[in-house]
Amino acid sequence: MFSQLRRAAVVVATGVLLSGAALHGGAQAAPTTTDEAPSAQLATLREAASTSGKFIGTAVADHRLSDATYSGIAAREFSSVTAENVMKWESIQPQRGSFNWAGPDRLMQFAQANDQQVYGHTLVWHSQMPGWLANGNFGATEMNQIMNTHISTVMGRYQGQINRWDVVNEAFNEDGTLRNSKWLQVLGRDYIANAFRAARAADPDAKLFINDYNTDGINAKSTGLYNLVRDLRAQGVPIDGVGFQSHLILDQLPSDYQANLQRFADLGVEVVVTELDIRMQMPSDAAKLERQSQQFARVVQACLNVSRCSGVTVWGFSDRDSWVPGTFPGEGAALPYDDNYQPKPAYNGILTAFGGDPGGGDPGPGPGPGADCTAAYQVANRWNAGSVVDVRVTARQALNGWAVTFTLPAGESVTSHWNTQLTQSGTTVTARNVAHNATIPAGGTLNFGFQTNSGAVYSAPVVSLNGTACTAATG
Ligand code: G2I
Repeated sequence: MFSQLRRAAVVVATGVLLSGAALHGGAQAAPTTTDEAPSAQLATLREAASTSGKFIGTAVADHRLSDATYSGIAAREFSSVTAENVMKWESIQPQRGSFNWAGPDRLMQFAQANDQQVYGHTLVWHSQMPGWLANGNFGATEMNQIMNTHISTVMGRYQGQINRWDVVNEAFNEDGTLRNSKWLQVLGRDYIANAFRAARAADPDAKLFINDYNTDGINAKSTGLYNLVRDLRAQGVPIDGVGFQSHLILDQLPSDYQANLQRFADLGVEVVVTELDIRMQMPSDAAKLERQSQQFARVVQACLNVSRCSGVTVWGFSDRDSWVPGTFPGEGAALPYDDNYQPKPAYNGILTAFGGDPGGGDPGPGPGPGADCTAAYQVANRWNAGSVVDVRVTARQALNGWAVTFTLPAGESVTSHWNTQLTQSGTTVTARNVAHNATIPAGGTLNFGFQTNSGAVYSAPVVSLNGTACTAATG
């Protein structure tokens, strides 16, 4: 179920409503989908990525999931999720033999409700160890048993539901030698092969990954990793993939990024960009954000160009939630959405690289004779207590700033919105442009979306552009 990609479900301006997958883990509406969307719409990252058979993922911060704006974007834009913290050892087995499933279960439910793949992160890592493990004085036999029990318990609980697991994380030093972690000290270098064997036994359906940072170009560290993966494969150790974290710095994307992915792929393993962000010195400015957009696009393009690359995960989507400013004072703006959950140029860079349309996908038929605009008002998702609506207006004239108005049924309120500044007064909604979509060429399409607190069925309203009613698109 997690591997199926969401299918678009659409209500067009005629008012016929067809519901899609529920957005929230708690929502109970049975998802149904249309057989045919009226046309290919590549207006979200996940829709665009799916056309190449790749996933687009995000790290999810458990404590943000209750925020409707956050969870709305995570659901709408991404086809894979990674737990940013709640599947780490410290969080999941804080005391020996005592497991904390609340956060991981929440993520699994969220993924299931939104038809998303899950990337498990992470099992054997030197960092974020609980005190009992970091400070315990264990011999090799006991340490091996602790490792195997953790792997079999955690992977066993979600057997068949997690597509990929980071079995071993950050095992290397910068010079390509193995990191002198507690695992290496107590168990020797065989801990890596043994971890993979235990993982295969725990969940034969999951693809098993080794994951690291600063291995994004061809260098001493990535070559150490390459040699290890080559040797493990030659020895028949069950390792299926390599994760490239890709915590990048603006203007320092390695020129051999794609070549590096390809050399690993040529070993026969899957490759994934697992933790992508591109940080910059603050403050950001338009020029930096534009270069960042191009560099996000180059990473996506590298994955598209390497057939064994199965997807790209960003390490969170909003600058508001990024780990970067806390770790690198003075740096930030590393992700595709800004602090207010508005898409940045990097969002369009990713979308465009995947073949999506920042203008909102298929604009549909242009305005007919005499009409100034055509509007498609589409309920892309609907459940018992909410709807996600996508609005697209194709304008005859070029626009430099716009206001789109329509009404909602009495009692229905907008709870979040994107690609627009939106206000609601009673039943009337006014959606205005944001900076990045103020200018629309003649015949071009503007696109924005919003989420509401109601799943009520209603006919698509009349949509007006700058005070003039538009013709309803027929889909
Ligand atoms: O450091 C960036 C990433 C490098 N690769 C492995 C990833 O797992 C790692 O992610 C970061 C998270 O983004 C942070 O959110 O890993 C950090 C360390 O686990 C995470 O930070 C920690 C804070 O340092 C703790 O103070 C906090 O208690 O998050 C914890 C849970 O919120």
